[in-house]
Amino acid sequence: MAELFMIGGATDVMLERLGEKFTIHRAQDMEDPQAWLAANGNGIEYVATNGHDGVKPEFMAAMPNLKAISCYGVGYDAIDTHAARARGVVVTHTPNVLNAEVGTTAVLLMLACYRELLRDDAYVRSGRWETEGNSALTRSADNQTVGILGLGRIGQAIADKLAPWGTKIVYHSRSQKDVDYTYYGDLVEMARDVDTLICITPGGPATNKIVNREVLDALGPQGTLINVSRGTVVDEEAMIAALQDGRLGWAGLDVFEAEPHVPEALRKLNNVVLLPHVGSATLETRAAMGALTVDNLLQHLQDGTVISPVPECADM
Ligand code: NAP
Ligand code: 8YV
Repeated sequence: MAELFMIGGATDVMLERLGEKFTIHRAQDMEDPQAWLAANGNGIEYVATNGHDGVKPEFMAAMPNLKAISCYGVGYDAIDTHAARARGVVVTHTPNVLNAEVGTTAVLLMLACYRELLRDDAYVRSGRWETEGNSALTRSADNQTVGILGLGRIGQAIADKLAPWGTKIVYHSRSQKDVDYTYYGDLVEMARDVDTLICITPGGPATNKIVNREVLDALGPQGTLINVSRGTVVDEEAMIAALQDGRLGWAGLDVFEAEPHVPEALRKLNNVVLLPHVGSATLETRAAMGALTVDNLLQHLQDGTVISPVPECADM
């Protein structure tokens, strides 16, 4: 049996399938995973992890015979893929199987902001409907201009899901795509022209705080920010200040800078909808992600190839 070091959670099905071919060593069961690796890391050939926990550099260093890292998630900014590649370690992730689900989450957040779902739910629960009458009117989510920051696999799924609302889609990314939507080379310009900005780029240094004060001010008091990418993509402090001052209208957020910590100032605001990073978190989609995570490991064990390498490892 090959030796697998597992970082973070896994479904029962994943554990069962992996258990048939690997001896699984779970970091969560160890008092001191680093000390365990110092004693046993030589034997580890495979790692299963997720986009949030990644693989710490000191863990990587303690596994000299590592062959492959399988990430349960499409985002892999917590894994140093260049260092892995330099060592001949292939990194895989779970693209495509979660596009529709994360698209649904983005639309859910947008609709909740426009139609004040949380405010009106609270209105009914509090009994105020009975004592004060109808609640205040909301904004229609129909016929809005939505700017997608990062028109990749999930960005396209979001655009598709918004079509029935008569949405005009525009987008910003580093390169222009072969699509009919209007491309903006400049994010501030796009933010100025849209009603809603939806962030769905990868995290990491290249996108760190690219949604800054200038972008937020361009989006403006009637603007809505949706973030289903990574918390690091948005300058959280600047966003909170803009929401507090009314310089930014609304925000629907699935991701935060220092998860699971969410600043109290943000939690106190009424013009936000907050989710605990559940963009892909349905039973169906997590099952599909788990299956691909396991399939990558099993295939590598069998013939040294993988199904869905990260782009940096595509030619390994
Ligand atoms: P993808 O297909 O690689 O798309 C990423 C898009 O971002 C591309 O259009 C890319 O275009 C653009 N991009 C990359 N770097 C950029 C930059 N510096 N500035 C502007 N645009 C940039 O990835 P995906 O599968 O759609 O996933 C996107 C991300 O969603 C993941 O990496 C992950 O962080 C996040 N995610 C979140 C959840 C959740 O639960 N909330 C779930 C799944 C994924 P260019 O290369 O042309 O710039
Ligand atoms: C997961 C994600 O929450 O795929 C991603 O990039 O952010 C989510 O689907 C996460 O990776 C699971 O740990």
